[in-house]
Amino acid sequence: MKKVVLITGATSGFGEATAYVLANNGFDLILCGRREDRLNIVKLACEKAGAQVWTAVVDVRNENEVEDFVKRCRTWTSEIFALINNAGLAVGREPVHQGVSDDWERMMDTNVKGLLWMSKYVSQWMVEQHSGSIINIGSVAGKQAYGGGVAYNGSKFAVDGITQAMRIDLVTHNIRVGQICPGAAETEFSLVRFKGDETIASKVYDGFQPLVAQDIAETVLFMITRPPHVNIQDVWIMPTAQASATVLHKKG
Ligand code: 8X3
Repeated sequence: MKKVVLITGATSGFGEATAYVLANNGFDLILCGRREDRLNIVKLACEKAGAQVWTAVVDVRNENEVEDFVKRCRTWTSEIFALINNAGLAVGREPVHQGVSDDWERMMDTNVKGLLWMSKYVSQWMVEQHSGSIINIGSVAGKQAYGGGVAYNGSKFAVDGITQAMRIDLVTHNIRVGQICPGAAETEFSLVRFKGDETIASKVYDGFQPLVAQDIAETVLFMITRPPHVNIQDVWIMPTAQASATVLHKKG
């Protein structure tokens, strides 16, 4: 039986790329996301690569949906090898005194609470089987703050803390917990952050080579394929031109 990996936010960006990389490396997949049409496209491509794929439309912000979803997963497969908590977003760049409450709620509900709900129900399953790996997609924004990042920074610093606490909770259950903290990566990320403004979003990556989703997907593959006694706890991965959250060497 192939190992099964569950990926949240699998309809685009890091999640989609991770699905393809894992399908091509002999894993079966459970993919969830909010856009059914996109899920079906990713599912078909992964099946072509030889993976068995189960999909579900799930909004990780809703605890009941997450609980029901994990129950359904357990009817599809008896064992879960890894959970990739990838679903997340950044919206807006306003300073704290001009913050848009709805943007803040979307970020906190998805990046923090969604990750907690999914981790709660999947880790119960992993505790029963006494094995598993959980990888949280954090961010350089969870290591270093910047102006206009107040809620996004807060949500990703939370992911850093949650990752550390979960690792302590689960260490006696033979469950590996780690995180990947990417810097600037060209995906739908900036388009969402700037609410569909393609002109501003595309300028973010002018003058340097950003990370691409494949870089993160390959890191996930590396982490989950280490021998069972090895847990990579924290990976900080940046474009070569990016020295920190705020120091980017742009040409021109
Ligand atoms: C994304 C990285 O630098 O845009 O998580 O906050 S950054």
